[in-house]
Amino acid sequence: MAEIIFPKDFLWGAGTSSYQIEGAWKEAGKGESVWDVFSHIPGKVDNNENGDIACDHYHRYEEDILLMKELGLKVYRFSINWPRLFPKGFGEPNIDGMRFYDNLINGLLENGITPLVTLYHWELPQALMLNGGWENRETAEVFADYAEFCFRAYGDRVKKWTTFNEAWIVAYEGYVGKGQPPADKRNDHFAECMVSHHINIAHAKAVERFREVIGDGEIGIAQVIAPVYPDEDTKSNKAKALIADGILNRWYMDPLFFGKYPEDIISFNKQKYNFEFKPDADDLKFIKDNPCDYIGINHYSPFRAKDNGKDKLFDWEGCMWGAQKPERKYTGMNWEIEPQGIYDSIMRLHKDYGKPKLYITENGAAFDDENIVDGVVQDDNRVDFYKGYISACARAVQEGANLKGYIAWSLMDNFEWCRGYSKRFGIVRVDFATQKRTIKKSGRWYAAVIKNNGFEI
Ligand code: GCO
Repeated sequence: MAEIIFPKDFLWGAGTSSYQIEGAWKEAGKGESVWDVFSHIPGKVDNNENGDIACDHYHRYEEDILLMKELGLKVYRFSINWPRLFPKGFGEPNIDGMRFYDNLINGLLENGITPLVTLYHWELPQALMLNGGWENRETAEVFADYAEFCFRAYGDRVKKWTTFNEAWIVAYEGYVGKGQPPADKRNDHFAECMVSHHINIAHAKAVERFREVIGDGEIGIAQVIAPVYPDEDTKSNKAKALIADGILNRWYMDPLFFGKYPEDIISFNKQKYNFEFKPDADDLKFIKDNPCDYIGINHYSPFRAKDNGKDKLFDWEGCMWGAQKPERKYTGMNWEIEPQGIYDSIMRLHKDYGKPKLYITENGAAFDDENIVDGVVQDDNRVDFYKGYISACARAVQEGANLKGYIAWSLMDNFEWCRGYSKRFGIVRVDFATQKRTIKKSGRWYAAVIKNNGFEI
């Protein structure tokens, strides 16, 4: 038996995002987000499901706060639905929407739970998408105004903020893949670059406003961070892995820390897609000169790059490029279970980017959850997943990484984007027919981890 113990001030939490849990998509003055529109297009989501009701958290947030309290969460990560506050993205705020987040924040604080607020978990107001979305540079300025509004409205009580969730998903899935709105174009790698750049500008502008408006507190960004291992150790697999790593990780970290985009990816795009991405030097300086306080790591699985001789670098469906192997284990998303991946992600940021402050802002697993005894999901597979990954985090902390907290994904089963309700990530089960919540075995286990600040394996 070994004991895994974390530093005293380690922040334990669980996360959600607004579209995935709130529901009330048309209520109380809320405007449409791109996901409201996208999920209603037939064929975009498995079984044509949508987030119209989701976990009905908009009406049940008080009950949900009590659940969080029962679990002993120190921090709760959630996102603000931008068009709930500003139906068209800017202009007059919607008072009912403001009140909802006021009540949620107050309820959390009354129960001793620290709110960690994400400003953008993919709920772009549809009105802004019709105006070019993130391809239009103006969106960055509108975002900064929305961010400032939130700092002024809630910053007296909310001290922990995240600007964006997973810029890579917004840029890549929206403009090359098909899993994010607008998903009306294919293989537009130039748009992918533009969108990521405008998000970086928006992020830096929000950080700048944060420093002006809020004296204390911290602000960061949550990104997908994952190592890309060559599937087998061949020269050509290694070469693909390096490019994939550049597109996935370095493209998002280098501008924030070094004020530049990786040269190898710029030339890769030039060679392969025939465009040269040359952002303004002032933009890059601005991004670098407004550093945030921490990087949030959203990590689930490593990637395996395999040279399949084809042009297409990514086969995101199935979340990997290498073939599944019998000796590897996978979650219900077919994502590989490999705790070394989270360790490598943490240490990589630590070493390559000057020991930044880090949080794990998302980590967790979907499983079928079929073994239910007396109403309680016996999800030993999820417990094992968490044991492995949290132990790997502990190892990184021991080796000096500045990792300050861990946020499990997710507090409860919810709308898993294009997979609808078929994939359950919660440590709390939601029966979507009745909206009944029941803490899973993994939730009980996690509550004990929080209480003891560690566990035995
Ligand atoms: C993401 C999002 C979450 C997902 C989770 C599981 O990483 O895609 O931040 O909203 O639900 O990651 O896929």
